[in-house]
Amino acid sequence: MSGPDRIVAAEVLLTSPGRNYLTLKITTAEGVTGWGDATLNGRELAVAAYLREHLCPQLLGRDPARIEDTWQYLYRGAYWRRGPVTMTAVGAVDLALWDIKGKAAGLPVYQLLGGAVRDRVRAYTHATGWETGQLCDAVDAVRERGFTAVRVQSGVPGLDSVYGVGRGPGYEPAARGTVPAEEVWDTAAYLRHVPGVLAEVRAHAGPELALLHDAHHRLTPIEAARLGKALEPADLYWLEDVTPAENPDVLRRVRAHTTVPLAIGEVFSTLWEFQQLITEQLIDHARAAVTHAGGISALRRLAVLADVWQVKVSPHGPSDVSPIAMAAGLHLALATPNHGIAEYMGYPEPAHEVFRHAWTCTDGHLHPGDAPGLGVDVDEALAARYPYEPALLPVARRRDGSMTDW
Ligand code: GCO
Ligand code: MG
Repeated sequence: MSGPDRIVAAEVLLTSPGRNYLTLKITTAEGVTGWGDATLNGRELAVAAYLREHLCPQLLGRDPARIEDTWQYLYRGAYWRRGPVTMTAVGAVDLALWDIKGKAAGLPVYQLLGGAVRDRVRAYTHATGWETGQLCDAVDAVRERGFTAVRVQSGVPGLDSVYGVGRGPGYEPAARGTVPAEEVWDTAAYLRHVPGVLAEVRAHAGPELALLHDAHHRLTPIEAARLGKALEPADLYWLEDVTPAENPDVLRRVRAHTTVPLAIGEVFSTLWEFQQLITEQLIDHARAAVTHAGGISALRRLAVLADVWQVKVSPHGPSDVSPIAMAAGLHLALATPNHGIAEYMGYPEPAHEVFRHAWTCTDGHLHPGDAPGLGVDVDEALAARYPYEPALLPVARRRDGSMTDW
């Protein structure tokens, strides 16, 4: 009997087919290729260096089938563990190894995770409009595409710009360059405006459409409580990232005042950051991204913990994680009983061409497809035609010039 397969190459690939993506490619002696997403928006080069200089050399010669042992080796072995750069790099390795395991077995990853518990994965997409009328039009357009859930964000009177909201079509917040743009933020103006917007959208859309809203970490606990209460008549599916949640205790105050479902955690990178939020039921949806929080192996553990406390896992799925991470999230979603809803922002067309994916988005639902592994093939020649260019999201200051969360 021949011995186990071995990893013979691990390389990183930076490409920008519409936006920047960092990809890890692992090759085995038996010629199997595994792909992992390592994109950390605006900090791509830090993860590239972490992988190239530190993790890739340690992968050579390892048995690719030993996914959990490799995860433990990279997480526990580093001594300097946790943090988004480290966990994104570990996540990329984990995704590539699940991809290899699936390809070696001739099975889609969701089958290796126990098989489908649902036929398809419900998704929400984004609708934005500076004015409420534009926003309602955007909501209609999303419904016409078959979506039954939509995240709505609007402009704020008196502000020139709001992160995540364009004044016209084709909004992309990341601007090319190495120094971020600066925006002005005013929480009081936002709090005065947004409940009326959500009420109008609800009246326009009728009772059935699931509405979501992202407060993007900007509020204090009492502001968050006030917003949650004010949004109750709009019957939200969730209110996202009301506070930075670095201090989980403060969510108790929000919970004491409102029953609006809370979704938190897209910037978290480990189970430990979610622990109290879950065990005290301070949130309803854990938003960890499959890439940024250590991969499929880590999110499986998160889902089990969350299930005990009747919390759902609804991973972050913006267009700034690549179609490989989207695939990984979908395999997990299809096989995870307490998955909530998937985020699908969509991708620039060239990204679909570089990352040829088996997953599909039809009538507002996603399916990972039945190709072996994660079901994404990277066209390296095409990727090389889209060179990486640094791009950054804006930062925000209050009216007095002090920095705030954006
Ligand atoms: C979301 C997010 C994103 C993030 C972005 C940061 O809920 O989809 O908040 O829009 O801001 O992923 O890189
Ligand atoms: Mg968000």
